[in-house]
Amino acid sequence: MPTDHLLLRAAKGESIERVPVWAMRQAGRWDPEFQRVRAGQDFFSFSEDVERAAQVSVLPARFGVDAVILFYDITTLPFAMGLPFALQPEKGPMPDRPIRTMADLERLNPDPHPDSYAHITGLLARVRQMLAGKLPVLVFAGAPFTVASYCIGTGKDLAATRAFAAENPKVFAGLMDRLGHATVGFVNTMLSLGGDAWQLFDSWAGKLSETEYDTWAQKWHVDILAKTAKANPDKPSILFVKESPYLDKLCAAGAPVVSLGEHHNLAEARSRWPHLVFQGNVPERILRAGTPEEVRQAVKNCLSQGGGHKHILNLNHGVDRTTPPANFQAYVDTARGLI
Ligand code: 1CP
Repeated sequence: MPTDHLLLRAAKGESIERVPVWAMRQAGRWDPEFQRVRAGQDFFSFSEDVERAAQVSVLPARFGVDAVILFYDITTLPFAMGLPFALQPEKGPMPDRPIRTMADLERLNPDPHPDSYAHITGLLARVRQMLAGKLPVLVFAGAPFTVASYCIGTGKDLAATRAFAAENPKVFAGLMDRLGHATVGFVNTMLSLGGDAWQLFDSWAGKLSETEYDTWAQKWHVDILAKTAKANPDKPSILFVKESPYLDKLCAAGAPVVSLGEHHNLAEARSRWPHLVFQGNVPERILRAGTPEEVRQAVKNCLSQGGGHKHILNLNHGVDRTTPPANFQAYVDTARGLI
């Protein structure tokens, strides 16, 4: 008799009766119910409201997904380390005072006490209570490169991040050291408090050159994945880099589950790395711009490439805010064999 949730069994490479499904940014503005609960409140104050953040975290369960991901952000951790952020409409999270100097860096606590993110540990406890064991809870963190780009205020603008790193190599390296250390502590805390599995997001590392990727991304993935696996060996990790051109490195980083982009070939990846579990890789744009029937076809195609085991169905990246709910429902229903 299976003793664990479907998604956890899939992540551990165990036998499964069907491929589990969830989506990055499943709790988000594409969902009218989310908009209703959020009621225009700004991101970080909403996130501190444990009851309502718990409510939106569990909202996607009504569509039939196989896991809930907690509603917070990758910048929640540097916020707890002493760097307040606000969400800016076109830019995403922006720090009130971006990290520029060694003195700025010194103010970032590399070992934030769980009390400094009590709203997130509280959110985990509340969501687990609401789910009553019905679904597993995913927790997550951003990897040092992607989070550092928000801490210095450059975000997705890779040219600006590179320019900062070239002009301030010590600050940039020191920032990643602090973030890497804090990430291990944060993830281990969340897993020890009941997170069932976790995802490491290095969203913007896929655009790095190979040399940059080795020092700014890969090195940290290996370090963080090894230290968290050591402390929580039974809690699977998922590694995500948006459309990474370095699939061999992703597959060698130490995560038992690797998230694939639209440009990766799932069937080929399965045969090259038979010991790994793959997540993905339905194109998000089909959910955003296609019809429910096109979504259904894309999911079926992905499931057949995935071979029915060692596979977790997901998108190549997060659900876009303009996605019609009917398409999200078609995505989940097809995965569950309901349509
Ligand atoms: O007001 C809002 O709701 C804005 C959108 C939003 C959401 C839904 C932000 C601001 N953060 C979040 C929550 C969030 N962020 C989650 C949990 C909810 C879920 O997945 O269902 C997660 C996992 C994240 C992770 C995150 N934040 C990433 C990595 C994933 C990815 O998209 O590549 C990144 C890069 C961020 C930064 C961020 N946070 C928010 C915005 C608008 C951005 C910039 C991202 C961008 O411009 O694409």
